[in-house]
Amino acid sequence: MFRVAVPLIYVDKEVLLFYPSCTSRIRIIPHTQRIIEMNANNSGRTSPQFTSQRSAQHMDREKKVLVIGHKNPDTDSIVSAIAYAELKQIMGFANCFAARCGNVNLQTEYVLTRFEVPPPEFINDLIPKVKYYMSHMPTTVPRDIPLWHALETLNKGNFKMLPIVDGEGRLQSILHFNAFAQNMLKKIDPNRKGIFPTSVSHMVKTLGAQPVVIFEEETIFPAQIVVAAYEFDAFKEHLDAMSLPNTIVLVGNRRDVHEYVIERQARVLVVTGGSSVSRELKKRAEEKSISILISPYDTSTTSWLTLYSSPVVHTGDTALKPLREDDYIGTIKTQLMESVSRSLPVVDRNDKVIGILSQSDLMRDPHIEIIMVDHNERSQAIDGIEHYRIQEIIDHHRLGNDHTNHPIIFINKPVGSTSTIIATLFQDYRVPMRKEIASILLAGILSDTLILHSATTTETDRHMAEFLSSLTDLPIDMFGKNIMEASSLVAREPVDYILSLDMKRFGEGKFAFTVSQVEVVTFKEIMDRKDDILEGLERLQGRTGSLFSALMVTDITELDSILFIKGDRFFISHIRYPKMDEHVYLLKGILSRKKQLIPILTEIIRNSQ
Ligand SMILES: [Mn+2]
Repeated sequence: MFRVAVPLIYVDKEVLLFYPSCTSRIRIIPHTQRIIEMNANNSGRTSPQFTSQRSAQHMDREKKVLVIGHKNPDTDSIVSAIAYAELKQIMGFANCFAARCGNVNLQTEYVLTRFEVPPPEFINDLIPKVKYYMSHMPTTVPRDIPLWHALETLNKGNFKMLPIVDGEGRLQSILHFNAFAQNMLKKIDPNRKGIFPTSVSHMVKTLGAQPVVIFEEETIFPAQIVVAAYEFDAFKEHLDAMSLPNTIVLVGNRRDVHEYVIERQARVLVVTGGSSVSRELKKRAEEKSISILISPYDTSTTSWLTLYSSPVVHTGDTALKPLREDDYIGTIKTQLMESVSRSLPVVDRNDKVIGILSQSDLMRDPHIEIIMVDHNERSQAIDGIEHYRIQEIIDHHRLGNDHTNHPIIFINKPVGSTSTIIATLFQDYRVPMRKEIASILLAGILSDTLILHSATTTETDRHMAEFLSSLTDLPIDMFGKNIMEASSLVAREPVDYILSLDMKRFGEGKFAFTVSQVEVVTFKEIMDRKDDILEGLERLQGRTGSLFSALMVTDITELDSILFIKGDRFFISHIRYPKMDEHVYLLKGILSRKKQLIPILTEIIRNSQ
């Protein structure tokens, strides 16, 4: 059985179910949203039940929906994720978070810094990890509670095991029935006198005993039990043979025994069956610092309950190793399956217990679901995505996706940027945008459409850019230029670095040469550094022993390139491209180094020899 939460929408008194598969535009009046819970049973019939939005969220409390763009994220990808996660949150999906699976590039960094928007959470990959499957808020037991109480918790909660923790929640050992049984076997071995740690206060708690006289109640001591079942003389003999400072004597209403125990100074006298003790006896016990407890149980029950009064930590299994939340499921599966409990605690860096992973957790759906933005092909998506349910895809690229197991919201429009689609969704859902969100979405549009110049730009992009520009007072041209310049390495990085970024070697022997390539938004920025660049090329040519070294600078707005070249004079004199300056040539309409430039350069080498 699985559950799907579907927003129920009231439009003009009509009720519309917003099925995940429905991608048509529906005007939504946000404050009338309700959540309807559909229970789909095995026969496929569904029985809708109304629940409050709050309880529906509670139900899915641990599920996290990641809104994530493609690998090597660009500005459109990052801002779409941020803005869409915010839209979903405003619409009541509190568990939607923006994520990214790559570094923020220079341009995106500029945009986010300028509007003080934090970058999405970085997630390296989504290959199944413990944290995506574990149960949170685990039940643990404090290390010093009586074993009996811990066993009650273990049994009532139907747990396979219980992590035993210290005052700071750090794992001490693990309680499970197997460890308990082994421990008990040691204590009740008829051939050995069982010694077990306990304290007066542990006994009081476990037995529900009435303290009459109490000494050193918190001190844990290695206890042994003596039951006064023999007739008096035999008992005396028995008791005389024991180490009394750590002895607990259990006895019913036998005054002779009570008196002898006090006189011989055993550590604790437990009077069973709720029998009372005389004032005289109490006084003597006080004088000799002996604790007296009255147990409501008969002697035999009191005896085994006393055994269970040990602090639970002494019964815990210390051989079981806990898991960490970043462990890959693939690596720990065997450890989990081979553990006695088939269930292990998950600890953080400080050994604090933060969750539990059981065999059964692995059969459930993971805690993560995905909303893909700005891509739809698995090859571009974060590694491991195939293990998770895709809730939605919002994109403007060609389709290259696999089938899904569930119906999903799929929005794909042939517009210039995903930011355009996200901004449209804010309008469709009538959710006002914060100025910061409007600003970064405008940046997303301008970045992807090369300031509305690219061939992919549509009227929708232009309208949305105008709209966002008026909301934010950011002039399109100026803001676009700021963004493009921010992505440009050329304006700020050292020349040697620019030349090395994308440098390729061609040819062989004394005809070998290098051509580096870099993209800019306007030629101006590179022409300002012309002398620098030519010096850098000269150094590069010398260092690599090349015939010449060249830099191809492509203006991605105008779709032209410039060639800077330094090296063999004879070779250079054969270049027929229009000259812009000494050693600088215009490559009109040439964008591809491999297909358009290299064949020509190779040809010139051949002709110049
Ligand atoms: Mn895009």
